[in-house]
Amino acid sequence: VKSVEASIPEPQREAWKKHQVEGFTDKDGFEKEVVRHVETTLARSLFNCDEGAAYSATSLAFRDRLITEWNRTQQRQTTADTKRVYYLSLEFLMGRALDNAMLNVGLKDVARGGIDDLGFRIEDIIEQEHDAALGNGGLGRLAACFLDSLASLNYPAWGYGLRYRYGIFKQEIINGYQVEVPDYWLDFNPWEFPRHDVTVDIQFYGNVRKSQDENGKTVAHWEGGEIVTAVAYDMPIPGYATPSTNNLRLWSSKASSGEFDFQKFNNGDYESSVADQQRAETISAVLYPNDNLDRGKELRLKQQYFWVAASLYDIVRRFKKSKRAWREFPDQVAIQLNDTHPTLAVVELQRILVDIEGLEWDEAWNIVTSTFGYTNHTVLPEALEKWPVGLMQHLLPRHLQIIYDINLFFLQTVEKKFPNDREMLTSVSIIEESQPKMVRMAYLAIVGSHKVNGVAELHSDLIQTTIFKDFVKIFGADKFTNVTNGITPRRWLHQANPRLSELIASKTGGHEFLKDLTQLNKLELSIDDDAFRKEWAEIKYANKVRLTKYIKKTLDVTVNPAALFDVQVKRIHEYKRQQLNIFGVIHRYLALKAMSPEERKKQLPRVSIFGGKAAPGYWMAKQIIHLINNVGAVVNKDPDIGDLLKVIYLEDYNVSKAEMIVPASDLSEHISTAGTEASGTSNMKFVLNGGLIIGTCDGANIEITREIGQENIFLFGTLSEDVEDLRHAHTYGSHTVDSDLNKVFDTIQSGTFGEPNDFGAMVAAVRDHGDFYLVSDDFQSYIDTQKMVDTEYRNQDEWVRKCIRSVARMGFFSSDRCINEYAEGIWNVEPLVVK
Ligand code: 6GP
Repeated sequence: VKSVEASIPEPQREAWKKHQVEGFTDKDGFEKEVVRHVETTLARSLFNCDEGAAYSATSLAFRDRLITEWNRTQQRQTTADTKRVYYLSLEFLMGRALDNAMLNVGLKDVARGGIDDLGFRIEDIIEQEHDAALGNGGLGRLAACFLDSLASLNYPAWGYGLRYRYGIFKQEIINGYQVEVPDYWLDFNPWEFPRHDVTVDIQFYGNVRKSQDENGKTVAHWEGGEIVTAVAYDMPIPGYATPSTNNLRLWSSKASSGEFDFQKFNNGDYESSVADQQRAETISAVLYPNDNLDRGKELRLKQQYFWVAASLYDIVRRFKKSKRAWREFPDQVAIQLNDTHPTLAVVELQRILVDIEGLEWDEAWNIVTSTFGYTNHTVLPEALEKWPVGLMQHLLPRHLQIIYDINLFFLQTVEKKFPNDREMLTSVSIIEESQPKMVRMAYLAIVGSHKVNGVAELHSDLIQTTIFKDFVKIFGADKFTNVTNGITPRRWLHQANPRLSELIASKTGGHEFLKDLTQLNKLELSIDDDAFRKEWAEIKYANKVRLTKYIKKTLDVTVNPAALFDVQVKRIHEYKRQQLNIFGVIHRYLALKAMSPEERKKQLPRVSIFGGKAAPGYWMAKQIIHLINNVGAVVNKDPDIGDLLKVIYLEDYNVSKAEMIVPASDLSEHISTAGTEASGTSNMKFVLNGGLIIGTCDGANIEITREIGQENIFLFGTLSEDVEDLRHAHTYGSHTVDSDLNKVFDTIQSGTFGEPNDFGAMVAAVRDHGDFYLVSDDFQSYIDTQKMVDTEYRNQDEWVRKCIRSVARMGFFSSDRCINEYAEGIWNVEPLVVK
């Protein structure tokens, strides 16, 4: 890091203090800043300021404010010398920043007035912003919620990630098929600060030479290979109603400015020196678009090491400035591994301590394991990362040696505890003795951390009794824990549903609930207040009208806002079972078609809304999208059906669309095969916005049920403890599909929804290939439960009461609670309270 240590001498500091920048606090000050940015930063004027420019200037005005607080926060933390948390995540699904910044610093009304004075509408300005979509789904959005909570609770914390030039692709639906379009989001991003002075050179490839030092100790030297430079870009993260402003540091790759390039250049090899540059920039070029799937690509491993090495260099440099002894490192630093993607950090820190700083292995290893915590986000085997030993050897030769040593010492302790248990040794070895040999990253993360946690109770139980059970025997149960996920109520209630937030504030004594979500429980006291319930229902209706307009505008389909809005928006995955939902929709369509017109008149109108991206290489998920769209094309223009059923596929589901969709749902679907969804977090968002859930006994649905009461949720389907037996029976017994589901399949195969071959594999997966996700087992109870939903929705008064009661009992699911649990149980960090 070539950062300059420029500290102003005492006598000159007065001049600085006199001119200290204080952010605007009123409308006039805000307008002045906006106009200044339009006229100078953007070089425009009132004659050519469009909404885009107004958005940019508004954002810059807020960014200036944030960075002032950011500087003070960093100063405060450095002076206090308290322990910091570093959250390492390959994904941060941030969404938009402006609205969030305005609300968190409490100046949205000021900005609204100012923007109005200057000739624009705040809603239009907010809509100008491109989502920062540096993530796939749940894992990345959780990281973003955590950043909001860390700042809001005044924890000294930094996020570290990659500054992808292309975030998750944009999804277009063309003729019913998903088409991927690159998401270049950096044209103009007012929220980042390039730190061209904060750079780290990262090494790849090369070889390891060993030598003896003067005491006869063997020292490893990693030499040769190639160097890529990491450049820091910082994004300020404002806390809600606090001056604390934390940092998200994202690394961007560029060619090293070392002599190598220059030499090539001077030798006239211009092309190849430019090619080198492009190759270096490729590292941070694109986010891998897989959710819950590991593809084992070399570039992905390069991304991981690049990001982890730069972050650790940064963390270690900061620690060294404090001049403390190495053994105090874990008193200053807690590093959380967001899934196994950053696991090389364990190896890198050991390498820094042993090879560069000269510590003894054991002393270094103590420091390493006291520093790291590891969060697991899935039990799906296809998502558990493994890297071929050969690839690791080639790309990171020294790291592979260290991994082998870590494994050797670990297996020695296992051998001591379980003598002669060869099976145990093979089962827990970090190296899988397969063809080719593989490094098991989850095992490395467990061995390298002092705590391992799952993300909901069921999930944490499952990891301890299935995929990691031998590690529980080895390390003891204390090392394993649960921290149930949460969501930030600032974005997912206050920002997404401002009217509901105001109504809640009026009944709970102000906006305190946004800082302490358990205060929502006061809402139950107002449940018999007719005017309150009426307004509650009106807000839901208004949110549905807004979505109705959006559907009309984007899809030219007219839906009835009084219909029941049934929503399933999330990544498309067989385990999440959008196929169960669409089969259920087809079943409903067939039932409606079979009715007499009189009978039909008695039915409840429903809109089935889907949204979500499929990984580009996930063929079955793409078939599911195709079927949903084809069903919509038939149903939506069937004159027999009219309003009674509409099927909508919302294109390009992302964070900002979620902010519009979630508040408009009556019922949302969280229907994964039991034991597959680690937690789910959108389930929490939907309930918090006054919608009910239809769901399986999976992930956080179970805890949501416990909190809100089972009378307020529609649960159905197989329990996780029965899944294995059913799967076994499908394969080895006789597996039959009931007649209702068969009718659905027959309809698909008759060509009603287009070329039947397009959906052959989807049907066969259930009917002929073992039905791994238990669609056939759960179909009937799903249909029956949907019938109950219809019945209960007709009693609107009781429905609204259920919604209110549910919201009142959602306090537990704040990411603030969740972060406090991590802080106390895993990181051992305290907030730095601001006076
Ligand atoms: C997801 C889980 O699938 C989801 O259930 C959970 O709510 C979320 O993580 C946050 O904990 N996992 C992933 O997105 C993933 O890719 C490797 O895990």
